Amino acid sequence: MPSYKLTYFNTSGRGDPIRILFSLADVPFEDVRVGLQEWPALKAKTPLGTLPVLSVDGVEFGQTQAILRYLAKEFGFAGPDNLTSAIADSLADQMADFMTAIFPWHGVNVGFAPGDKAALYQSVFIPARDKHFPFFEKTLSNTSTGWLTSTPSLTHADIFVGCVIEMLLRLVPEKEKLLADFPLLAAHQTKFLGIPQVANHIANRPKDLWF
Ligand SMILES: N[C@@H](CCC(=O)N[C@@H](CS)C(=O)NCC(=O)O)C(=O)O
Repeated sequence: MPSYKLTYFNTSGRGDPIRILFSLADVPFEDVRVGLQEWPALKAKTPLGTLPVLSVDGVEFGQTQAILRYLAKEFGFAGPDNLTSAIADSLADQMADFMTAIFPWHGVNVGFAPGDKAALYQSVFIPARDKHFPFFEKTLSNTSTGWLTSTPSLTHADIFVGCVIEMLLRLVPEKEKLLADFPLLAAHQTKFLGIPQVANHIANRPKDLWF
């Protein structure tokens, strides 16, 4: 087994999907949590100037989706064949697009940037949610197992989607309204949180840096 080191901030964000994948696979890894003060010095030394970064026996690479795909393939969470794996990739990428779309709201909402978070919630977050979430709802209307690609157990797409929704349910101002029009996504979230390793990770993780 290679030696794995994940470097990310001391928060859930893009790190938790990877941490949870390690936990589901029962594979040990070094969970390096960078403080905001340390980041400027470290940034220039990272492969792409961002976190997360995964090191595999000392070889480093960045980009959350690339890391998730790599580990999912290594640990058997990428679906049973290439086509299922590509569909899972496409769904994870779609959720990553959503995260990029909501960043103008997110940065202000967590206090990283000045602005009117209530106005941005209405003008940025809600339209992005209502553009992207119906794709997941439609996908889940066709599942035979409750997981996004109808696999018997979850894939990296389920982990990423599950983690993003779990984080949003802590961040948005109207938590009960987030999934009100997306009952299948709500059921997916319940199924995801019901996995013992997921529940255990959430119950025992350090408090988030900024929320
Ligand atoms: N598309 C990249 C985005 C990475 C990203 O923006 N990471 C943020 C933390 S969530 C970061 O490193 N911010 C610090 C910076 O850009 O200096 C990925 O998914 O890994």
